[in-house]
Amino acid sequence: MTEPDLSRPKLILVLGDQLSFEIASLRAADRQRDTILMAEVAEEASYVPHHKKKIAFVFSAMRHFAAELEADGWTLRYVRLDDPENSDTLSGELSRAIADHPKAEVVVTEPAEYRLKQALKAWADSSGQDLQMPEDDRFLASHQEFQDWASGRKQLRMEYFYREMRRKHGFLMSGDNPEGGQWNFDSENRKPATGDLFMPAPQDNSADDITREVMDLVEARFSDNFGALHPFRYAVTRKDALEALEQFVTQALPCFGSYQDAMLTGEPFLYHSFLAQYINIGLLGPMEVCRRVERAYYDGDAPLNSVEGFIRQIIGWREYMRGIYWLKMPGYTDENYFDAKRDLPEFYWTGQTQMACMAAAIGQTRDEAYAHHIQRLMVTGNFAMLAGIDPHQVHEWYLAVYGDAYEWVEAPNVIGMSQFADGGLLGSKPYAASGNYINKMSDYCESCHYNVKKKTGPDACPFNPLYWDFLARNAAKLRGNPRLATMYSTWERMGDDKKKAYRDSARDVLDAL
Ligand code: FAD
Ligand code: DLZ
Ligand code: SF4
Repeated sequence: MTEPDLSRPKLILVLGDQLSFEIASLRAADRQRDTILMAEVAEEASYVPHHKKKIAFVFSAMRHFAAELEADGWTLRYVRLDDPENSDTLSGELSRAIADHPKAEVVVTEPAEYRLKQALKAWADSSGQDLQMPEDDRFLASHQEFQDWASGRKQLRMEYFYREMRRKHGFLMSGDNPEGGQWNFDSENRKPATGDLFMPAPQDNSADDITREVMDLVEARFSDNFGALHPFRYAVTRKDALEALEQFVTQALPCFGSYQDAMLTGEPFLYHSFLAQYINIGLLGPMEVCRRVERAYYDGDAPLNSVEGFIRQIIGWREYMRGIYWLKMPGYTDENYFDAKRDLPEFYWTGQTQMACMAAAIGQTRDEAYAHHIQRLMVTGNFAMLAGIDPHQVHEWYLAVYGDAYEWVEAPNVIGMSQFADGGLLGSKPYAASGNYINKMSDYCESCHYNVKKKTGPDACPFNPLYWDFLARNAAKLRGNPRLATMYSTWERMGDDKKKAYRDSARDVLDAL
């Protein structure tokens, strides 16, 4: 890559998750001189078998954004998936476009995923083109800033990174101190939900002609993919995404904090924002979302535990995940600390299991391409780790099934946070839990085939024996972790008969997978 040549016209590739007028490549462009390339390609739509809704969402948002660019006076080359000339890859589309614009310099804002960044660099090398790749500055921390923060630290912990982001960007600060006298209000954010609470549904957008056309295309080309296409509630324009943000802030944010970890049958969204998919493709900016939420606190419209909790997810967790991803790629998605080898059970695709919590989380994933954080972490993720499922297969499942899934944020959440497959780089202990946790935070166990109070035997909640079996199986790797010391002491004090009963029950569960 060389310095940009300001006298040459540019061919600017805008990717499907870069749908913002503020994206670095467009900020430096000239609408009189430059051409924008956007392309729907089979390769991006099938590097994992994405949920049908995710493909429809991305394509529809791309087409809407293209129309906005054209209305704003830009020259656009938009390639549709069903264009007979479509070469099926972004590199192929760059080659076709450059043949028509041989004098142009190619620019693309750095792709968010390592895979695509490498593919585009390989295209530039093999075709002899200069490729300008400005850094994606939609994030609060640049690559350099995160590397500087991480270098020289023995342990990386999100909480300390988060405090730096709070200070640097002045979120919820009262002078040099955090608003309310503490950085983190998580201890107030663990209430179980009950059905009598008023749960606002996220904004429901009706499909327009563009979305309907895309849905027909997805139904025709991706009919075997996982997930329901209807109903389709996503916003596909910035205007509608801003309305979704407004609806979240006014209706759900006040209760977001208290019920953040709760799960309830028939309530896929509870008080969650359903905004990640809009932020991840550029319809909303993380800073503007956080500033709007912060304003709700100062206007007296939402309590501090909700507002701090929400802002922490974005300027803390989201940024931290991206930092870890770029620090550790390539190779991070192949980490397997526990050497887990079991195949992903088929019911992750069908939802057909007698475990009510798993059926609920997978069922709503199929219907909405959505599950909230605790379902992803403590139900489907927890089960996979306890059962010893190959973390790479778990990673590919999460990357496929969620409307907000992009590897830069999905992989650290799955490989690091949920599966502990990085051996504790990202988190200090595995998020392993027995049925007791799910019973405390949800109403799933009330209608389950299994008995959450039973520890062993055919009708015992499978999470119970699996939990102890996981600890016993991985004692050599986990026994020294101070945060697990109490659990290991309990295990070691158990009689041999009890231990055997746990391990036999676990084996029965695993054999039945
Ligand atoms: P809310 O609960 O309303 O949270 C607000 C916002 O905070 C989200 O929109 C998101 O932008 C951000 N956020 C919250 N938690 C995290 C987190 N752990 N990491 C990064 N950002 C966070 N998030 C994705 O965006 N894409 C993924 O592919 C993804 N995969 C995940 C896989 C697993 C196993 C786990 C445990 C978490 C994953 N997350 C992922 C994080 C989180 O679960 C989702 O961001 C969240 O559920 C999206 O729903 P929401 O917009 O209603 O979020
Ligand atoms: C997710 C996605 C899909 C399904 N399709 C396309 C596409 O056809 N064209 C495109 O430019 N981008 C698509 N995307 C988003 C890309 O996969 C995303 O830009 C990369 O994964 C980098 O994050
Ligand atoms: Fe899930 Fe166990 Fe509760 Fe059933 S009893 S819902 S399997 S935690």
